[in-house]
Amino acid sequence: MTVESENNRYRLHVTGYYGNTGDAFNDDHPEYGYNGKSNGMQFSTFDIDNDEYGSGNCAAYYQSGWWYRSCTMSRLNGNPFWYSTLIGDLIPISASRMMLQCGDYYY
Ligand SMILES: [Ca+2]
Repeated sequence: MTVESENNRYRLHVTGYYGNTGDAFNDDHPEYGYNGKSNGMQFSTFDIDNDEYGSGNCAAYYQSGWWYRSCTMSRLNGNPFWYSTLIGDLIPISASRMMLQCGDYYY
């Protein structure tokens, strides 16, 4: 997983998934009627809309920053009244922590 610089609005790149939970960063899930793939997206916040959802700001709608497309299937945080998921199914989680380590990758 790499995240580009602030100049590129923290665009996300995720590769190398393995496991049995489903790859919510790369799967589109058209059965839900939208493209939620976060891979390749820039980071959005409640006041900076970098998603591809033309009718609004996903970060404002879900009350959390994330790499939204239109909108997402891999939202880690959000309004506690909403379910959060990293696996393609709606599973409630009570807390989360995301940690990034600076590397030698520059875009
Ligand atoms: Ca939008």
